[in-house]
Amino acid sequence: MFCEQCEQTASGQGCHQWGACGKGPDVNAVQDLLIYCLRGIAPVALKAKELGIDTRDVDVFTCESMFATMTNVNFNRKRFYTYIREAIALRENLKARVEEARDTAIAWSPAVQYQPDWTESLVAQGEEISRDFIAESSDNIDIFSLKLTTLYGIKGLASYAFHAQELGQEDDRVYTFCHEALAALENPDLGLEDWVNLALKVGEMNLRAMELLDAGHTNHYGHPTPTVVPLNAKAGKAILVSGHDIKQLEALLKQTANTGINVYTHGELLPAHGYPILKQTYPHLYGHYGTAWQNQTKDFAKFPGPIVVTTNCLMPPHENYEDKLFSIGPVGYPEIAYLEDVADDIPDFTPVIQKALAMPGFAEDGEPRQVKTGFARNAVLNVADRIIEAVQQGKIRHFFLVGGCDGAKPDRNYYTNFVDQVPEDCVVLTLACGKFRFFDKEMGEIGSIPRLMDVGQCNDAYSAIQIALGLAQAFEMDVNELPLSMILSWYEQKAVAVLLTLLYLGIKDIRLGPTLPAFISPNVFALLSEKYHLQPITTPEEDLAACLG
Ligand code: SF4
Ligand code: SF3
Repeated sequence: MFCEQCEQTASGQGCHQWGACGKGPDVNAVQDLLIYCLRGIAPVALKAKELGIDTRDVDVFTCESMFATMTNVNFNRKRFYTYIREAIALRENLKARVEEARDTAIAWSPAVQYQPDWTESLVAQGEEISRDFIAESSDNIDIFSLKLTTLYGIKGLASYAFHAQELGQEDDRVYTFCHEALAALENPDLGLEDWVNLALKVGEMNLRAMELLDAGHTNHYGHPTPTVVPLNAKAGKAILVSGHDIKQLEALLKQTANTGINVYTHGELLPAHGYPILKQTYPHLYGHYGTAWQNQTKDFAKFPGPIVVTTNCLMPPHENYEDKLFSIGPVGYPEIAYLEDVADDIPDFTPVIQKALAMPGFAEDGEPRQVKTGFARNAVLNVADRIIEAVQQGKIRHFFLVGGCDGAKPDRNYYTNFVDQVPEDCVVLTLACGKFRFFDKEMGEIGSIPRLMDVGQCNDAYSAIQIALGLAQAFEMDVNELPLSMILSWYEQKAVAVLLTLLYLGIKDIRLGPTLPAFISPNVFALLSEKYHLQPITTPEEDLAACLG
């Protein structure tokens, strides 16, 4: 097998025997085969769009199935067989409609004509496809690097587009671009510059996908407001919801209304508490439990109720808690229960509710502990005048955006130590699951402005960008001239998409860690550091001193 799409890739060089995430070579092979099938759908979808044929089912399918191939999302080989069957059926159906509309034969590429041999091992066929993909690019490591950057970036973008469409927000430009990028993987004539441009276009389109998702969330649930979230347990039956999917969280809240069950968020669902309409409508959305994804084996084992995993990051579950885990949407693991959608992309959560009622729940209230979330773009920009005044009076010297993914490696302590050492006259904005290293730290206020503000989930990078652009406008300066430094941590492909968005916007001096992506070749990194001053993190002391200059 070959996979190097995430930060924990083996020895920083690629997983070859078994995934460090727990993904086996068989699952990896069928994921590669599915991506090849999507590369075969792409030219047909583009042609269909040109002809005005409706391609929405293919567009959404492409996003969902790319999402399923991301790190820690789906480990169920059989689920990928289903996706592959569906991919071929959708492609053939659309191809027939395109050919009928065109009335002339079209010379389709091999990927468009590909048919798996269902009598033979799909794993072996996926392995062959994967070897061919690597061989095609073996003579130019930099182009291979950019191809992988583009592929991993569109996986992240596809996951945001998938969530956005669940909330009724779609833009055909995003779908068209996903197909264009997949089709480009078939094109041997693209040079280095073409691939650099394509990778940056991923950033542009990801910005649009995050904007759509932001609109989906704020239209449905209102703009987040600073909200106190209990971290302690409340006596009673309990359900834990993990992942990023706020629409599915809402569906569960609706189905558990008046059951007496308290619903807790886990991981990237913490910012859901900041959405006023969600909080007001569902008072049993009680609190937050646990920290980042890599601690789930301990957190999930201890939780006294069922757990619903809505998106990544799912770790292979221990047998001591797998019977209380449920997955939905693109997420899956062979040994855990999967809830199919029944209507409007929503599952029937009855088995989860029955499990919660059968399990003990929390016997008593825990020692009160709390955290604040909900500092999204509206909440921060509403007090922009106070922020500007504090900066002008020298009360706030610098802003740090310390955000991104968390992970298990010990060198991620850098981020904890960095925030610990941020001087008293500086403010930390944070987002995504990397914040769990310091999210409950008491950092106080400067005037009435909190020194630690949680902007939201990783997709709320859109909100952080709007805050930066809003402040730049208020200060009448370029965003790169703001007293703001970005200290980012990455783990999986959504972070790749977000990084490409920041580069597309021309944001400079980003510090990235804990290690650089294995799929970025030295030449590609040199190019990015020359143009954008992208740099690896060093030590908190050195980086702080450099940022505060
Ligand atoms: Fe390895 Fe990451 Fe790929 Fe898993 S997703 S196989 S850990 S590179
Ligand atoms: Fe975290 Fe997976 Fe990336 Fe959404 S939940 S940021 S790692």
